Amino acid sequence: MKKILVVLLIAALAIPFAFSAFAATGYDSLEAAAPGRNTLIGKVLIDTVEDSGAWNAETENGAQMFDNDTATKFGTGVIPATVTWQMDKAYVVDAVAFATANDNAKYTGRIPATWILSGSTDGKTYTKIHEGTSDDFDDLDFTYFFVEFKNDKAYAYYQLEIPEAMTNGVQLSELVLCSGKTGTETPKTEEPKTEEPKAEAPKAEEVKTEAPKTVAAPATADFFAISALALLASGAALVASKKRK
Ligand SMILES: [Ca+2]
Repeated sequence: MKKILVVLLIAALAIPFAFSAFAATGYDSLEAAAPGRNTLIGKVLIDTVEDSGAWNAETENGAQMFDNDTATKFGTGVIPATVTWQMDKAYVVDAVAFATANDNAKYTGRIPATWILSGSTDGKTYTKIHEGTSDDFDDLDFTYFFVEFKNDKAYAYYQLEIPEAMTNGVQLSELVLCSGKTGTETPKTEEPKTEEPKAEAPKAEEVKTEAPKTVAAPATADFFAISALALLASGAALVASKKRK
């Protein structure tokens, strides 16, 4: 009986943890989802937005993701889905905030299983910037989800691809591109820095040649004078000793 209780207790603790590991963190507002970020709301040229099909081409088309309103949504059963658009100029996009719509909690699984954001400089050839999965979302209504990634290339054209959905359709109320942090310039395309090798002239170290200290040898004249004095002294000593005898 005790063993069963222990197993049940462990399961009760482990199950919520296992599920929470896969659920993305959701936010009530864009400000809460992407604090301190430059959001590119209003920079999308709405007339350029094209989608590969929608549940309602008039009211649920791709452009509904760019009106800063979670009450309007892009919804489609055409999977894979693609939405392309042009910005007012080129930006380095290094994060996105998605928002779910009015009834994601009711119709669970209306989220991308995979999604790809690509950029283009000419609107024809697209380069993949980031690929995400369903782990970036949760089945909640009107909720923002923030995803950041590394990118240093500026593009004026963007494309969102949804190759697979979790069910037979996808709905997103908002897709907000972010570029850098607020209070800073939009990050510019990084150009490889070519550092010119600084030809530093080798410092010629002054070699201090210290003249060897030469112990002054006694001058020859001094030598003779000393010798002579010694001889005189020894001579005088000899004379004195003879006198004493
Ligand atoms: Ca919207």
